[in-house]
Amino acid sequence: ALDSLGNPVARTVLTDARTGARIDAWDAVETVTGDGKSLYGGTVPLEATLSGSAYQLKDPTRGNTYTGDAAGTTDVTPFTDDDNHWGTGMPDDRTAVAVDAQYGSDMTWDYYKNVHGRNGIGNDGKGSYNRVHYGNKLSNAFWNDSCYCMTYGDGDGTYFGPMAGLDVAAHEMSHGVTSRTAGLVYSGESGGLNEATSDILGTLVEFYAANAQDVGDYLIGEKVVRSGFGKDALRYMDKPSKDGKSADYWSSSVANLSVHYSSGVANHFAYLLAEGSGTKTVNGVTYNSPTSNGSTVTGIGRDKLGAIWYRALTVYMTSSTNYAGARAATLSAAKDLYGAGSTEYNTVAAAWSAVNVN
Ligand code: ASN
Ligand code: ZN
Ligand code: CA
Repeated sequence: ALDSLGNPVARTVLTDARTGARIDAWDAVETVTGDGKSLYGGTVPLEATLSGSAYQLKDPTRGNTYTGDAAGTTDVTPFTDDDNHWGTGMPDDRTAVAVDAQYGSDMTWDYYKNVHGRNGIGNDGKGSYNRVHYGNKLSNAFWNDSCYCMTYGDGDGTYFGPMAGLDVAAHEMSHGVTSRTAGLVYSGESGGLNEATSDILGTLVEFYAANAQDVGDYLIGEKVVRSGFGKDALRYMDKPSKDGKSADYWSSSVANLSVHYSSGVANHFAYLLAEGSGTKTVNGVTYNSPTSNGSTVTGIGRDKLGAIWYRALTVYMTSSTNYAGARAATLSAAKDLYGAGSTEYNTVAAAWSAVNVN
């Protein structure tokens, strides 16, 4: 049986044998726990759906999120497997990257649900789906609101490998969350804030997952870049200009940058708010975060960064929020959560001032 969202349910009805009256009724979802060998995250747990004698890579515990192979089609169906142990962890196996994509969806779902009480991207319990091996050597991944789905290319093999890294997955799906909440327009300063929201929340998903093979860091895309790319990540949150293009600090010209570079101002704010200025090593990566005004910022930690940014995104930001508006939105969120004049509130103000958003 299926519920109104298309999720499988098995309804149990307890009936009084004498009168026939219904005493109670409940739905049991049949979950089948398996595991998979991914490209980037080692062996990970997966929930599958048993259909006849085959397992489908479709997770009834997370809104029926599923992953399919986009070879020759855009209308994918879930990968299947006969023993619920998915993939080989090797690049020549089409299922391996499907494991990464499904795992990325799972961790993103769990982060939003368990940390922010958000029930899926649309907060309606409905899962999305993933299309892997899309196109020919495509070095990109993207969320699409219309299909409510994720698409992953395999990368060109020189600059990029398969694009289903955990932070990339969480970045892309966070575009779906932004679309369903603040709706930040994808150009100018609001576009930079849209991109930064995906980098910030994507990074917090990576830390949340606590995967030993892909530990949390303030680098974006470190797993999907190849040596030909010449850098060890797509973007750097502690000092965004390390990518050669992104802005460390706000100026009136930031609005003219591509959204993937104007995001630097908010990524830098987020790093400073969580970890503080100066040098610091987290999970084996050493950062060195500068400030525009020479100030020293003491971080308040990732959990509070996530709480403040998520509340700002979902309560205060709108489609046209710019950097000044983001400062106001995060201050309002910090005031709600911790009080005006709290250390958290004051650190939000100090971190924005340190990236020249005053
Ligand atoms: N991977 C890119 C991003 O999420 C796709 C795009 O250009 N929108 O920003
Ligand atoms: Zn993006
Ligand atoms: Ca990362």
